[in-house]
Amino acid sequence: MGQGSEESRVIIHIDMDAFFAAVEQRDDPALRGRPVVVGGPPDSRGVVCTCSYEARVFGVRSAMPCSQAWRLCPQAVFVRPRFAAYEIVSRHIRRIFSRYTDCIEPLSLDEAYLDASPGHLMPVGRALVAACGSRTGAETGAPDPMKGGRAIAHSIRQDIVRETGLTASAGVAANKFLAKLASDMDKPDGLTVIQPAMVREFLATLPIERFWGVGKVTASRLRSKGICDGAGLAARSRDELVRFFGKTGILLWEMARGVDERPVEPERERKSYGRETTFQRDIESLEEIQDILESLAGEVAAGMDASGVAGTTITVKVRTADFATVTRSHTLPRPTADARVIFHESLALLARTRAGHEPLRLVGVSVSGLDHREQDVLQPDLPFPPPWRASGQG
Ligand code: TTP
Ligand code: MG
Repeated sequence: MGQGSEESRVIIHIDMDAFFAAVEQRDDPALRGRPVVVGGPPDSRGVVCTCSYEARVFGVRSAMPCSQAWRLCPQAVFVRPRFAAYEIVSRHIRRIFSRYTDCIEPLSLDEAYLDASPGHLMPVGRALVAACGSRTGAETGAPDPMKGGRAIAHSIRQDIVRETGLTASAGVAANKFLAKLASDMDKPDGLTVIQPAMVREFLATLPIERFWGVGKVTASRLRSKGICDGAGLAARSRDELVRFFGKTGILLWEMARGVDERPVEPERERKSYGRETTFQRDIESLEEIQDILESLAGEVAAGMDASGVAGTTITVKVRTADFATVTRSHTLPRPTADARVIFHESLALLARTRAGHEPLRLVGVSVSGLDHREQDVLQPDLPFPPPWRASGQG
């Protein structure tokens, strides 16, 4: 697959610390240093999205009912999630990653794999690797590819703190499985490198639940066969594991040896940025729809701005109460990511629909015809003031 041998790959896993809660603490100084739970109200049936490390001390965890979190930590501050804010940060960190490598696989809003092998590095990444002397080639002595990986992960973590005011943890290793384990080893605000020579020793004591792809069912089947950790797994033959677990058996056998050949799979480039909303009740009032459109345009612009992208084609979509869906588009002479321009164009497009004449159940706006090269013009690499304080105010 052209990704080189296992030894030659340098994979970085980045994971933001207490992500939603950290954004809330950043944006509201009153929350700093306090146990913060992001989720539904404490007396609701909702679950905890995440919580600050101060709340984790009390045993509060993601996916726990909020009522339970409240019992464990009554002094916690409960806040509702603000997904738009998290998405802006998410796009910003992806843009940071893209300064270093062209091979990025986002796993969620706050987490991504990066392939930092030489063939994928951008000039900034190549310069860092060269500066720490880890390049293979005419050098004498054994080259250490992880040294370059560490330098890149370190620099990315610095960029993230400086530009978003948030911390991330990073893991560096020869493959995805190990890099993800590594990023978790020194959380929060940590950087861990798993050297190839350490792998077997490290995996020997690792509980089988921590191996990639081992869920509850596989774990209990492994344990019922007396396989509880990496050493137990490594002691079984490939044939035996295949007999028990089929194809998964091959992966388990390989992982026990520190092998995981899954490539980092980059996302396809986005074709558009859009937001739409379905109403709880159908809306006929044109003013009301215009107001909604204005906030949607603002969210779309914020997302584009965070990604440093502009686009030329504005599209408005409406769905009437009888489920008929109509779109209207207009292409501008120049790309834009400006909320006011997007909103202004959307209003003209809305006027060419049934909005205001019959009840609508959905309205949406999107921008396509994206120009990713506008990136540096729209948002230089070192934005001042920091974007979390600049948030959209002209
Ligand atoms: P995680 O990276 O799993 O958690 P985290 O960033 O809050 O904390 P950690 O320092 O341990 O990495 O998830 C990222 C975000 O995804 C998290 O902030 C909130 C959201 N999330 C949910 O909404 N529900 C969930 O069950 C989990 C696990 C996460
Ligand atoms: Mg996280």
